[in-house]
Amino acid sequence: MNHHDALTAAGLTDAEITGGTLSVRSPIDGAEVAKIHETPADKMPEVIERAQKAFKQWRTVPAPQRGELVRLLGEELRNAKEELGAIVTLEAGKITSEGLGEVQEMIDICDFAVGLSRQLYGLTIASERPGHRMSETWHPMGPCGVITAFNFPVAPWSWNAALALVCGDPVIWKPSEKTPLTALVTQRIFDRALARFGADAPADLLQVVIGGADIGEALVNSRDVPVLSATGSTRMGAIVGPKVQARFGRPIMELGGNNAMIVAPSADLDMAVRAIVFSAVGTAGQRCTSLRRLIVHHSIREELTEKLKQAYASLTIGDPRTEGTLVGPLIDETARKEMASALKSAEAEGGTVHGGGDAKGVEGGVYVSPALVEMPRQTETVQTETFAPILYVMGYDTLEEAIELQNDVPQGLSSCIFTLNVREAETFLSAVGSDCGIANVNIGPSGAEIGGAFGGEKETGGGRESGSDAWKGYMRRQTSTVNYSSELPLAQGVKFDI
Ligand code: UN1
Repeated sequence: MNHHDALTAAGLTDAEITGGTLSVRSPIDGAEVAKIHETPADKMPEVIERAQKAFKQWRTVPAPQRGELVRLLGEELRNAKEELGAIVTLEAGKITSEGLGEVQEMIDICDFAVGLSRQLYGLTIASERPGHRMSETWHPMGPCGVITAFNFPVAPWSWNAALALVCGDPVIWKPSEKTPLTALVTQRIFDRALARFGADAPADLLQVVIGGADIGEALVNSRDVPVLSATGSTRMGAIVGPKVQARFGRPIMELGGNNAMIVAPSADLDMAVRAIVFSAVGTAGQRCTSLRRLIVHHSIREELTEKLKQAYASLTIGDPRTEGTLVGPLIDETARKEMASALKSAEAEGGTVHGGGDAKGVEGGVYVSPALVEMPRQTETVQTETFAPILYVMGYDTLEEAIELQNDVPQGLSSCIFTLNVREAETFLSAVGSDCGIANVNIGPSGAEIGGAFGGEKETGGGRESGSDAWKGYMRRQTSTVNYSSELPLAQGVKFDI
């Protein structure tokens, strides 16, 4: 399918994709596919005001009914899965299966949120005073700003939006300037769900704002946007996080990763190879969970490296829409330059680079062959996240040493160990093991399910999205003490007789 047909199939009209100031290019062939209209920065106060107005109404709708809207959204996403998946492929360059997988992730979180809408549980707490009852209730928070990145243009939005909506919070979404079309298509899908839901839903529950840093700034700086979720680079998070905190807003940060796999002597190597290749070269190494560091026991290092070289040689690189392709394009020319520069630095630090050059793909796109880099130690380049398919390979002797290497980077998103030894596996998951938000055994670091909380520590930002109790980030907690006695005892036995 050509680009224009894909856009039309997804319901975008010519008026929407022409005549604007933001040029959207497909990484598949570098072609400009749309010129879309940006949100003027001076319109942002109105956008936020509309979200506040929607909030006043939405917070009065019972949570299970709010869940019904998200159920309809999940249904509409199921109906539009192919069309939206194709736009993810067109705009982010993901292979078809991963484009569809991203939409499936949206559907999954909608299902999760529907159930959650009947389970926004608070606590009953034992009071120390007679005739008193204590409880905890969760209330809607207010408009939630969601800033997303190009590499997962829609799933992280849905992790935030599906939860925010059942929690009673309207959403203002600023997609990456590189992938705004997926947001426009999603808005359309959402509008269909909203129309089916009927009159109880306010019109501005989801607003998409298009543009650059000034649009994001307006959300970051507004006290009327109490929750601000941002996915992107650590550099971006270091600017956004403190600004939100300075106005006592609540930031939810999902930033860089530098994810490692430890491969122990007992590992099932064939399984490890499959996990390594998927997580290191899948999405052309442009997931925040991509595998970037391999920490292999010296006794199997050579054997594993050989197996990987063979597996890498068999990869099909090229047009992500073609069946059989495993590695699509990088997002743009800057990404190619960053990859080349990282490989050069790694070489200067004593690394031996295999692969990493240009690959044959569609004319105009940035296609590279994934690189394996044997490193003598964990250098500065290895400690830096480069959004490209580069896998650094290092050796280790003891598990302690491996865990130390795994943790000795500024980021703390995802990690894993391949081992059949229960002592090693449990140590890796224990308090003295991985310091990451995600720690897996015999599974690669990427491709997490939505049921768990997603996010990580250190420069990854500390935020949690998606499953488990991440919903609490979108609500405010209220502790209530009710006195049903005829006395007025004070806590801690304080006497204050008047
Ligand atoms: C991201 O790269 O920003 O765990 C998100 C994964 C996906 C999400 C990645 N479920 O790889």
